[in-house]
Amino acid sequence: MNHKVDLKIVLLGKQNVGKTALMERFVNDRFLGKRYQTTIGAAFAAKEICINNNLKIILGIWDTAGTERYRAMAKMFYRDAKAAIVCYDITDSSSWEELREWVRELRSHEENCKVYVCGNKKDLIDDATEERKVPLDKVSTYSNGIQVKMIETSSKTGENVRDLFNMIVDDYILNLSKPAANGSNFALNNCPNKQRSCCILS
Ligand SMILES: Nc1nc2c(ncn2[C@@H]2O[C@H](COP(=O)(O)OP(=O)(O)O)[C@@H](O)[C@H]2O)c(=O)[nH]1
Ligand SMILES: [Mg+2]
Repeated sequence: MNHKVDLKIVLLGKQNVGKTALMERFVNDRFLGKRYQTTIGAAFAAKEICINNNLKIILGIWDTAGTERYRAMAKMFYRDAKAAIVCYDITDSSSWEELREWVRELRSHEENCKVYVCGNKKDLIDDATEERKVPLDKVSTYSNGIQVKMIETSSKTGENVRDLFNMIVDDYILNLSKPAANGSNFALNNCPNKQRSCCILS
């Protein structure tokens, strides 16, 4: 693969929590409903981002299959990742239990990879279609305990999806050896006339 990737981000978490939908929402700003194919192995998407209209950064996003079968393979995908979005589904408590395993596993292999805890399918709670199964205070206690950031998103409505990636890019840039001017937040924009690219690995 010849993509030049400045910032590698991996998506981890149980199958069906909405990892592929999250990537699709961020990269192509759409939600495909039931039409997501189960990810086999992993999928990759690159997106070029302009920061404050002068700094270009290529995000390489790796969407892994959350099944046992591909778990061993996941190691390969998170190698050298700078950030991991570890997802659970707010309406599925087993996905929350699994999240903690993913975090443990990731940290044992890539200790420099920054973890972001992401509770997806927020829309189902907001419109009362489903009951919340993972209390927010439980998530914040856990996230504070391991010193990582957390956010709740909806790939369906897009709520907080840009904020999530903004936060990752902000943290990444602030961590580079040359600190950003005034430590200010960066406005994250799509580069004009740039193609998004995506390919599937299996
Ligand atoms: N209501 C709602 N459904 C979602 C959301 N994200 C994903 N889904 C649905 O959940 C199912 C699994 O999504 P998918 O992205 O394939 O999950 P993955 O296995 O983690 O990649 C699909 O039917 C999606 O349409 C969301 O934010 N809200
Ligand atoms: Mg998937």
